[in-house]
Amino acid sequence: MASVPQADSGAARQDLYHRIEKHNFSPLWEVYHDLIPDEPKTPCKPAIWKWADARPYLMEAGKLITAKEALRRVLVLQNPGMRGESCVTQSLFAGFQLILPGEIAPSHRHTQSALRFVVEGSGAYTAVDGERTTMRPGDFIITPSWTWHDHGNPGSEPVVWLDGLDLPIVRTFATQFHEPYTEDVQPISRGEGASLARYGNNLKPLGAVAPFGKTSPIFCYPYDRSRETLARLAKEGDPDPCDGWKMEFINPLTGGPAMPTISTFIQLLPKGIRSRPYRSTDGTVYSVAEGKGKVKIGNEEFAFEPKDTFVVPSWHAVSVEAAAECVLFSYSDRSAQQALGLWREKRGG
Ligand code: 1HN
Repeated sequence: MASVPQADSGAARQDLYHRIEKHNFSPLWEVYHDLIPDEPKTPCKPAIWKWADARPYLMEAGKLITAKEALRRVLVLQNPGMRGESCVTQSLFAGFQLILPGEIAPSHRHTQSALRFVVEGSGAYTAVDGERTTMRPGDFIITPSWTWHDHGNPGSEPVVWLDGLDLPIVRTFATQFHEPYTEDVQPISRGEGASLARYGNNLKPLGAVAPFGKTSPIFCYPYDRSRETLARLAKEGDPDPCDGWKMEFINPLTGGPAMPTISTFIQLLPKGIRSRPYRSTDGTVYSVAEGKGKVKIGNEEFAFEPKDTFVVPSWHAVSVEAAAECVLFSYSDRSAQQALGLWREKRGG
């Protein structure tokens, strides 16, 4: 016998919804397609943050608050589709951090992983679990989850870097822990470059035990090495039509991504290329290390210059028109998606 809804089911349904709400129930069928869309749906919007806008605001903030008082003097890149949520994509944080000559940002540790991509200035350092690394433009530096870290600037110029963190991922799992160190500056137990020497030359110590768990034991990938690799590759054969020459930063102990929750990349696009549209499920933040041009993200187009930052939301097609040879650093949650079997890509539109 077929069941037939009552003629007045509209009012009866509303009445049911109203009564069950008090008991913390709700009808799935009213929201089913919002919860299970046919394709990725995100509040994240395509956006660009121009360095020419960011720099004066950062320097103004530098006059109003010290790095020590702020703990971290960071201007958050708020995605315009998620204002106030401190998110650049729904899974990632981005911000510009400024440290002035003579300043320190006190030592602490947290379960959120961080990456730094140096945008401007040289001579500051980041320390991670007893080793310092000097920061230079284009360097990619990792602060693994739950490692002590502090920053300082013994040099003579302001230093700014892009901070990328997995804050929303760690918040989703409610696995946030934070602890300040007992001193502002942690003690140093290894010479600068020790981790790169130990793990960054296609050699590894016998019986190596990953010092940072699932994160790469190399915590600074210097720009001169990445840049040299890209330049060499560009002499060998044609660029990929979507990516140019694109390389992923890896954990040398596993061959996998350098960080367990964030994938990191660097790519070279030759002058004049119009890259073929590409889309993937990992919303991606780009920092322009070199070059200029135009980027089309979904239906929007943005002109970019060195030190600008732009974001490509999940499943939005991206293509670049390079007016000069471009080097782009990028990060996304691809490694987390791949670990969970969720990641998809589509080349050509
Ligand atoms: C943080 O601890 C750092 O340690 C940078 O340098 C950016 C953004 C949000 C929350 C904590 C750092 C941060 C952060």
